[in-house]
Amino acid sequence: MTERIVVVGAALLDAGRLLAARRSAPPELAGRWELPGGKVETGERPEDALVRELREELGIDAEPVERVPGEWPLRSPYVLHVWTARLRPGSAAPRPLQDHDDLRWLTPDRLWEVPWLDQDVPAVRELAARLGAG
Ligand code: 9L3
Ligand code: MG
Repeated sequence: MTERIVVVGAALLDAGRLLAARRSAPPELAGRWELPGGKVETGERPEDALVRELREELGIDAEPVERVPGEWPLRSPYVLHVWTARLRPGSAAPRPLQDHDDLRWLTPDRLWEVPWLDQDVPAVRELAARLGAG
């Protein structure tokens, strides 16, 4: 029995739009869209991991807002937790610095216009419901 490792994904919201990021790596995930984020390191708080990952991947200064209830399975031993987040005042705009090659701000009516990673679909469905586009 392997220990479970939490991956935090950000529902970064700005003016009612959700940021989607297209993965460029690894090859089996490239071209599909995700909630940006990554693995929580040993001893790290999930909110801190979220801020760190968004700084590394997108060059932004983000503020976690709240955990979206739920936990979604990824490839074992990973599970996905989602936090809503926003840009702190003065943050740069997000740009794909690592692991992504495109970004899109999606209005709630357009959430399904990008091919999400299969593993992110249940979380995006939950977000759609919360954004009133369920
Ligand atoms: N993953 C899935 N959906 C997401 C994120 C951020 C990550 N929204 C998966 C992809 C990888 C693993 O979790 O298999 C670790 O993510 P990363 O550290 O490569 O971003
Ligand atoms: Mg990542």
